[in-house]
Amino acid sequence: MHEADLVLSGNWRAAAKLISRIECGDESVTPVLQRLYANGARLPVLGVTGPPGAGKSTIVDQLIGRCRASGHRVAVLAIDPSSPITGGAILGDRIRMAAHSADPGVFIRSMASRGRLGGLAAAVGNSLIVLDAMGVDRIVVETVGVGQSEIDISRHAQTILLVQTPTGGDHIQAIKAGLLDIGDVYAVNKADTVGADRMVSALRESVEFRCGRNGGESWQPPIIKTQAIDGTGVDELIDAIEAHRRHFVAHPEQLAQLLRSQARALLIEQVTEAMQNRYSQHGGELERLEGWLDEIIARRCHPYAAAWMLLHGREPGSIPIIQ
Ligand SMILES: Nc1nc2c(ncn2[C@@H]2O[C@H](COP(=O)(O)OP(=O)(O)OP(=O)(O)O)[C@@H](O)[C@H]2O)c(=O)[nH]1
Ligand SMILES: [Mg+2]
Repeated sequence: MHEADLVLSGNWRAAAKLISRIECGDESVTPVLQRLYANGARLPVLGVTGPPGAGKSTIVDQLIGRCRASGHRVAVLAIDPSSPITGGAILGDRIRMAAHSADPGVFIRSMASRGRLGGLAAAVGNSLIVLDAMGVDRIVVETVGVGQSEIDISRHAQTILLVQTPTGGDHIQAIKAGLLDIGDVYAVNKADTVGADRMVSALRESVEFRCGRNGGESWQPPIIKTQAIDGTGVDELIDAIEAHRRHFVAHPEQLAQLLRSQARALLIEQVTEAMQNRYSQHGGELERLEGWLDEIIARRCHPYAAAWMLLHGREPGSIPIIQ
């Protein structure tokens, strides 16, 4: 059977092998991915993000448990789970994940950004195509939050769960800076520790400010206190995630707009990455770049015109054409 058909028929071993090839930067996966992309389930992706140690994995673990109780099969992609800040929690993650990995209805895959070849962004996007095609009911991606990750989860997820904790003025600063604007649902986790209500009201203020700008038909992000360690608040959290999913069913034009802006961001990201690769490798392209640098330094050509010339493959020294 063709590799793509194996994945589409629900062969998770074939899916796992394909993801390994994606991670190695094996370009022969392209036609396989093409087929999976055309024939996948088009499931919405839940992105779980937030600062290191906020309890993202513990929440994901609870979500997996609830999914399984409803008979759903679930795939989880954890990006760079070995965060140096919460090194101590990794072992805990592994033990919990190990419990689920024995479950044939759960597929868990970790992806590290360090020490790898090729672009992480493309590896994540391509792996999500595989997860979408392998016959699960839910897809979850865990990433370390805003500003700390190479991966911008808002390009991949249709629902973003932003996990916060009560502690740390840093988070309040982040709210003020608008860094937390991306959440569709907020969890204030570790609600058993002091300051949870203060965090909830700070988030509420920021969400109300943002939604005030967006108008009536827009989604109002709920803020839910959770204690992931014992499951308190997790049912409510799942209800909020499902409600966001139904919001898109009721407002298909909003979903269409989101999907288009995500596709645009991905395309531009990949073009930018390809350009960077093109000029970082030795050879003709790098030489041309260096040549244009000489032109800029010598003030024979200004940087913006040089960029245009470089993009159009003009040799250094040719007369700048300014568009
Ligand atoms: N007190 C308390 N601790 C919690 C709660 N949820 C998670 N923790 C603990 O917080 C620590 C970090 O939890 P993780 O789930 O690994 O956090 P994470 O956000 O996935 O961390 P990274 O992936 O390393 O960024 C662990 O020791 C958890 O047991 C909670 O509700 N209350
Ligand atoms: Mg984690």
